[in-house]
Amino acid sequence: MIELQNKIAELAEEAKKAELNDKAKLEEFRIKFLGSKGLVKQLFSELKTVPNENKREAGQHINSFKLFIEELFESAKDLVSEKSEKKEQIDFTRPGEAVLLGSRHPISLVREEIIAIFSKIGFVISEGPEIEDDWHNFSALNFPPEHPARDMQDTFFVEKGEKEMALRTHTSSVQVRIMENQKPPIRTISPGRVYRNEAISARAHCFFHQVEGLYIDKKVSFADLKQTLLYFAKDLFGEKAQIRMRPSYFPFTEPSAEVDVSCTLCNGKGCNVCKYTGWLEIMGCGMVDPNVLEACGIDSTIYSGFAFGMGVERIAQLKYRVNDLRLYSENDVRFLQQFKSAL
Ligand code: 2U9
Repeated sequence: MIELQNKIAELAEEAKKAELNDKAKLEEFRIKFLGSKGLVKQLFSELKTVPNENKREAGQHINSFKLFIEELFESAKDLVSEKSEKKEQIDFTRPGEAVLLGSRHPISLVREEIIAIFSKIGFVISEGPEIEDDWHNFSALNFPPEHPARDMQDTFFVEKGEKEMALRTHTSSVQVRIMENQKPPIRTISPGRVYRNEAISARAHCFFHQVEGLYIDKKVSFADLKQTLLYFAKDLFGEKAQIRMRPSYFPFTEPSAEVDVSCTLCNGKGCNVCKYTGWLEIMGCGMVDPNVLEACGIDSTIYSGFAFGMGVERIAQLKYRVNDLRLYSENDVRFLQQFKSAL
């Protein structure tokens, strides 16, 4: 009886140590312990040799050993099949799912491109408030008191406490602040959103984006302005690009000009995009009016400067052939996803 108990204890130890981590080892274990010629069967057959008075107790020992082995086997079997099921769930050969890349807004793309071109020649970015006072948006920029831009029809006015403020109509107001606070030389560009009180249509919107530039130093000339803008046009539209200037008028510059670039589609030969003129209008510019320099605390007998301003939507329209300004702010993904980011 003791002998049988010792044997069962030894076999139980052996069973506990058995590695049952795959199907083959599990089957080996089953045959060895639970098979028709297995150890459990052998133990039962040894019962015959046990004296009658001990048979009952010995039988109970063997039975509980059998249950122990069966439990060991079943739980190891569950583990192995769970493991193989998990393995089957992961198919390492399956092609990955493409991550949808967002796209950048055409206005952001063009604004960044313009900024990069002027940054290369030493212009630094300046930003300022979108809600401006009369001084920074109009008076310092030499707008006469009766100028139509000061009218409700052209400008959005808002109340700020007691004060009447305007949504800036250009980013020149940012440059006024720079001139008031910094000594020349000043070389800055101001990108930003501006507002005009216009009915929304394909060709006009109540807000749009500008990049304006300002260069103030001793002896800055119109020739400097022209070469700077030619450099810009060639960088943006390609080496073949040419510019021309047509006389114009702005309150804040004198003399003033509109700038055209040779048509990027027909290289100046004439096509329906340039309306057979060979030229596309891209911006306005001029020499900063001495009244503006003085209003901002800069001595106009020592310093001179040039300024220019362009609409980002207009440049994007020429670059990407967008014929309706409303597309820029309608969030239609069919429009937006055409501008894939290089990032
Ligand atoms: C200061 C003094 C002068 C900025 C300038 C223009 C000419 C111009 C328009 C282009 C299309 C506005 O977006 S648009 O509608 N801008 O034609 N802007 S010169 O002149 C300045 C700026 C700041 C202190």
